[in-house]
Amino acid sequence: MQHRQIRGLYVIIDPGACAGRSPAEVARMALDGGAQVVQWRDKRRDKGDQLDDARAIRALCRTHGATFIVNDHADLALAVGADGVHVGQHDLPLGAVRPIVGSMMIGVSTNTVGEARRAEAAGADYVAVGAIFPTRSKDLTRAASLERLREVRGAVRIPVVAIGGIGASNISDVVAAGADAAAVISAVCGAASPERAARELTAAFR
Ligand code: TZP
Ligand code: MG
Repeated sequence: MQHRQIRGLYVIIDPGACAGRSPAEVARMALDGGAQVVQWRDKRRDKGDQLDDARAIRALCRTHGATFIVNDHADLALAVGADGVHVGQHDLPLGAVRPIVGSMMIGVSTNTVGEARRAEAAGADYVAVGAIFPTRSKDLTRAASLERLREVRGAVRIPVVAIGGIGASNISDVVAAGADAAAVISAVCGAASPERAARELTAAFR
């Protein structure tokens, strides 16, 4: 069951990509610039050490009416009252996460039509497809393409989020290929002005 929409600009706040700025401050700027979904993603710290940042961003999303997703960790998502949790192909599978989170949204990272169809059949609320373009933000990504994005969009009914190397120069391509949302790390977290960057990217959905 979906509590909120997955569409538009989906900004992933990764503290390692925020150029030394506070993650909550970067999230606030992204939200002021129009981000409709924010994901918290910290691959470095233990969960207890992430809690304050995740709580702060949860609160900001509430005041902005944006959807808040936690990457990887169902327990952290529950602890901060997130709208959803996002899992990859090597995290706990959806069938194991659903009993933990109940009706909370679950998003699943996919790379093929088969993975996307299986995620939908298992009860995913949205799928991400990537990496559409080359990215420096994540090691060991599998390459996808705009054509793959089109195929996945045609194969499932749930929202499809494009991810990987998306920025101002190519976001209109993923929107034209049918993406309901575009997920970005570096294009917003690494921008001199995350607010301006988010505003520019959000315009692609109008
Ligand atoms: N999953 C596939 S690509 C990627 C993730 C988390 C990184 C996206 O980061 P960027 O900086 O927007 O390319
Ligand atoms: Mg993961």
